[in-house]
Amino acid sequence: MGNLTALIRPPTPRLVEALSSHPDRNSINLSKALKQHKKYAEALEQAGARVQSLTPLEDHPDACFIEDTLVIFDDFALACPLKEPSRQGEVESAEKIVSGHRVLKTLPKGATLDGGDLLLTPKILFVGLSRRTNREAAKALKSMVPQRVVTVPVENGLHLKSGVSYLGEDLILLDPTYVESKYFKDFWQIQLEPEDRRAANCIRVNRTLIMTKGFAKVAKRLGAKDLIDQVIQVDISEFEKADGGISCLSLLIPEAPA
Ligand code: CIR
Repeated sequence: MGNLTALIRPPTPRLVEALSSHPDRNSINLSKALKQHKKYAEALEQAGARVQSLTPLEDHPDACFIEDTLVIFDDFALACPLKEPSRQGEVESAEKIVSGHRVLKTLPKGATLDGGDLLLTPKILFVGLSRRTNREAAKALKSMVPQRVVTVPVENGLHLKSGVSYLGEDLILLDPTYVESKYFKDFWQIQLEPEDRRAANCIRVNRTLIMTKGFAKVAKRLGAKDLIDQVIQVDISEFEKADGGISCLSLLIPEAPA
């Protein structure tokens, strides 16, 4: 098992002010959120990740969604030009930690990008064109990565990864009502039924799959895959009320290839 670091950032009382279009955004329960965040960290540890918890950022209600701040590639890390002014100050303190693992790069002026819009696979880098991530970002990435860059329109939600996950070994899990499956035609696909669509955002950490609680049928199906030894279901209801998902709560840093 290679060394994998997972950066997380606990929420602060200002999580209740997070950006959100969720109907229950006004009922975020902070003490519940803190407990859920702890369980999420435990799941990462059980999966074999080295978990590093960063200082909470009092001035940034969305700072627990650390995935959006940087994206880790094999040979560099991209510091994301976040579009939302209230989130822009989140990148700097995560950058300091990530610079110990990878060389940092940025995008040219005019590009905006949230980490949740990049889905990295060995052969293709998918870029969600969303309210947060623009074509300038996708264009700049083309000359930075060895993968082919494919843009995917995201019109019914926040980020590309809200509705699609890469599980490794050419396997994609997706909600076909959220993203069009044709973009992922070079991959094996598991297409979720409408009632399971909230399970589309999950992470594979080593041979463990971490997914949101409440989707036993999906958990069983994924647990039967050769590349997955165990499935851990975590309740992240309070973060979902702030439009967050499983992947948003950590920044996974695999050991740099030799
Ligand atoms: C936001 O709107 O930016 C946060 N409330 C949620 C960010 C979720 N991040 C993600 O899907 N990668």
